[in-house]
Amino acid sequence: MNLGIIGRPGCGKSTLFHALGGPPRPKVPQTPTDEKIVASIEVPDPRLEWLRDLEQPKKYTPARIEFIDLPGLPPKDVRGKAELLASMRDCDAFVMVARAFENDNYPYEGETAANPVADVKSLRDEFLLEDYAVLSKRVEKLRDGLKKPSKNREKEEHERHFLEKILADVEEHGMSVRDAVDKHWHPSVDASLLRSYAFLSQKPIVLVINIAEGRAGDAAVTEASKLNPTSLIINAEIEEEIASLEAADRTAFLKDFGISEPASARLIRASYAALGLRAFFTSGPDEVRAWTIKGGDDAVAAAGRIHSDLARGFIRAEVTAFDALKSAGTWREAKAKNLMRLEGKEYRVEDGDILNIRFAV
Ligand SMILES: Nc1nc2c(ncn2[C@@H]2O[C@H](COP(=O)(O)OP(=O)(O)OP(=O)(O)O)[C@@H](O)[C@H]2O)c(=O)[nH]1
Ligand SMILES: [Mg+2]
Repeated sequence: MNLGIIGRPGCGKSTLFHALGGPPRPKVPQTPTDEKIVASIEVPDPRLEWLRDLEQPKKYTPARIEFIDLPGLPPKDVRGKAELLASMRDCDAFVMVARAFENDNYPYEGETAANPVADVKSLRDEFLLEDYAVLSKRVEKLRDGLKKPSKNREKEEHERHFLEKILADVEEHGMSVRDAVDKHWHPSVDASLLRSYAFLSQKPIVLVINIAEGRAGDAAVTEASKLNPTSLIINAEIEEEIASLEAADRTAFLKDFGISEPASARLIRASYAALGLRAFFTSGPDEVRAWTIKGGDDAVAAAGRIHSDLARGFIRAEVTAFDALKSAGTWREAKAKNLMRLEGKEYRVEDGDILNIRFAV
């Protein structure tokens, strides 16, 4: 699962990518046709760190997600923009960066001044227009197809009805493609269809307002941060500096500022959640490890993440909630207090569950 780091040119995407742990790249102006750069990044989790301190395991394995550093999306139609939009459609979610610092090197449309609110709104408008183009093109194609014989007539009819309802709401009621899809979605619609349109406005977004030092309280920053359900105010340049420190220096630096972790750690966790992912843990002297599942996954699916044998021969899951273990302090104490439960196949695994799968093959 991946998140594309997107935004207008020069808003600090590459700086942020590096701050998250991605490889540094030369700071030269980039063009939309540049190759995208991908990094697999560890998801920092204080709960997993607590388990590591408890178990002192031989191996420690946090969860990971991928971030992609994409070139800036220019507001104007330029060469390579279509390719860039196509790369964006391939992403599972976005980290959208809005610029709240002055940047003389990257003026666009004559603007060097920061306007994070306009950044977010104009990007969202562009997504809606792009989605509308995809939608209307597809409907047109399906209507044309009616005149010709087809093996998949029934399926195509189904799809056309679904898309026409969406199109009508978008055209007549000014509804966003995203809202219209939500409104008309029902289980008989093939989920892979929706994936194949890859509507930009449907992708989950973590919004980052990238600020200059001391500007966190600016009215425009506050206003911009309210434009998305999940948003973080970050100074990407400082985050990049923190990321480049040696571990010991970093701890000292954070302590000086009275913070327990860099903002980039919160951003990675917010990104993980935006992808709809949850973590469960396995914990013992050999390995302390986080495993990634989708929200709503059951115990068999979780077992299958570890090994297909565990899913095939699943008997029961021993489940201890992380918070329960932590408040007990030790496994011995947790057992004495009966904090471990036995759960069956249908149990929906919760974020932070520590699992031990009983199985036989
Ligand atoms: N003041 C300030 N400057 C920043 C911040 N983040 C990035 N910059 C500066 O903005 C310039 C552009 O940063 P990049 O990270 O290359 O921006 P980008 O969005 O990747 O740019 P493109 O890929 O060309 O679209 C650099 O000079 C950075 O040092 C920030 O948080 N505060
Ligand atoms: Mg860049």
